[in-house]
Amino acid sequence: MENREVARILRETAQLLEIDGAMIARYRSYERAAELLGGLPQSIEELAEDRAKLMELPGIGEGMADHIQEILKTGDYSLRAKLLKKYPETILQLLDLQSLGPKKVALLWKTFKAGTVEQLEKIAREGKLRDLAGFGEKSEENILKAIAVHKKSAGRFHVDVAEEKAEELAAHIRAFGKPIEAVTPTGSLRRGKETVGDLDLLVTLSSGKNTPKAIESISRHILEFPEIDQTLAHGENKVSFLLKNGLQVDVRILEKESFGAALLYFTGSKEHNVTLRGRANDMGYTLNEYALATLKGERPVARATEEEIYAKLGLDYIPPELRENTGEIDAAAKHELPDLVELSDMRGDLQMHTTASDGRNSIEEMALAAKELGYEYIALTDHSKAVTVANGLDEKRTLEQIKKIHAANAKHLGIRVLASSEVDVLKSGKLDLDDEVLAQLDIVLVSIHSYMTMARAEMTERILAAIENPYTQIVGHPTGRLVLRREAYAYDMERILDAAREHGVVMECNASPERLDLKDTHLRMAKERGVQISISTDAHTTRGLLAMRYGVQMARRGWIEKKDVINAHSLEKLLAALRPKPGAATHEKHRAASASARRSSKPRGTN
Ligand code: DGT
Ligand code: CA
Ligand code: CA
Ligand code: ZN
Repeated sequence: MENREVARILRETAQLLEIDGAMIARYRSYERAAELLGGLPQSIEELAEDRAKLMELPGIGEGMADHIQEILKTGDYSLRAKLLKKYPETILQLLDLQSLGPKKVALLWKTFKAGTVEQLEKIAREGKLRDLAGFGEKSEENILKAIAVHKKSAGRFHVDVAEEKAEELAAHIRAFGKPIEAVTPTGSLRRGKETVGDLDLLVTLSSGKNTPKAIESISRHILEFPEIDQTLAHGENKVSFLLKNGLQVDVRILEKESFGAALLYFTGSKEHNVTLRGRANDMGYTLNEYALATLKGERPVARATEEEIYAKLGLDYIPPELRENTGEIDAAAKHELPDLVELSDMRGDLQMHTTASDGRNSIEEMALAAKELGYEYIALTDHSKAVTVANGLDEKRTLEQIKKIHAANAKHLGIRVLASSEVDVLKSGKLDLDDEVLAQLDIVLVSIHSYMTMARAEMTERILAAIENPYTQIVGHPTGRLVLRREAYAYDMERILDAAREHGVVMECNASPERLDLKDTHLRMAKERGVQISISTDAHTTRGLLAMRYGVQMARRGWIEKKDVINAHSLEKLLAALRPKPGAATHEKHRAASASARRSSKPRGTN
């Protein structure tokens, strides 16, 4: 069982207990255990094999150790199951709605017996929520918005969840051995979308081995995957099933001769395929999941690789992330495709948190984990004081943190740690820290964490004010969206991007799979305007640093190239690319001098 899964069961138990009116201490202990597991670098399953080790974890006593072991053993937890006899399971979906916590859900249940999203929607539409204690007209409106998001996202999964399942499943299928040569994810997962509706996998067999008998025994093996809840289809060369977490999987089994054609077809998008087929027809070919063939003779022209098929169609190879029919086919015909940024281009990570605010690891732990990833530098961006729930730092603590970062650098960790802060943008658009403190940071990142439902015009002014502040260098998670949970703030993106360009402010592509913000279309708008991008994980644990690949994928979907990404540059180039600090003439000189000193003392390849 994965940590995430155990954490989910604990969190749901906490929420159900709170709905049930349990004492704070009781449900908080489950909540804390869930949080702990969420940030745990080791596998809880392995750890729990040794009960003593389990109990060494902070906040895990005898009782919680028992609960965790029960969950690992049975896949569920008896108390959660018991509470779900009292309340419908759908009540958990209400908790998923943005702006509804257990207290409000409990009240809705008590007052209206509302236990499903549909029931809640009806009550809200009838205007019955506004008179309820703790609600009001505005919150009625917000609940309806949250329901709209929920409906749109129902049945879709975050990319990291889908990817993890795809890997487990691929490992299971590969274990069958010969004649399986490869298991390849396709569909939206391969295109790097932020959410996946269902998982599409291709199983490739050695030449001449796709006999009905072989396919049948492989299909049977696939259907033995332990997490399958229900088989949906079991056909000639396809099996479909539903996993216990609700994710649907389509697996196709084929011979390697037509791998390229199948990969192209099942990677999609559908719109890309349609345009590609049109082009094939215009050139006298047909294109389907088996081959690119001549119209008359059905003679295959290309089928083994995608590269061959694109080439026969007079196109450069189109990376999967671009296959959305938004101009990529024309660009490929004109040899004008972008040279997309790659994970291996990344030289540093410019947003992460430490124990100073709401992160779980220390300065050095984050630095050393980042060094392991091959980075040259990181920026530590603990929250500022307005974000009290995250233990944000005031001016005094920020100065202390800067000192600690300097001390860490003095230890020659083999990676440069930049002192930064995720400075909160207040309701007025002002920044949450004094200028004197901002001036001492190596990088100033600003983000919004409050008053997210402001009117469009007001929100635009607020962000413009933040960008116009001479200390602002990067805007973090610029639209505030949470994937599958919360829509972007309403504002005029074009004006914001124009301002970012004008002031040399970088827009972040937040790589956390929960955010992926800016998203692809906004990144492309930014690129068209010449706005620089940073791709950063917003890690709250050392493990969180691994999310970089999702951000890179999203950037690729936004046609972003290495040259557009400031943290794909060397430290020296990064510092030169950032907006100069107010009164930077002396800083500039100092920076140039120290940069050349570094160069002469320690030569290293730069880009
Ligand atoms: P999803 O599952 O909603 O995240 O998105 P996709 O893109 O994975 O869509 P899905 O699973 O329905 O289909 C996988 C790929 O198979 C799709 O990207 C293109 C291809 N495909 C499926 N159905 C059709 C179809 O009717 N026509 C064409 N041209 N392609 C299709
Ligand atoms: Ca799919
Ligand atoms: Ca599918
Ligand atoms: Zn933030």
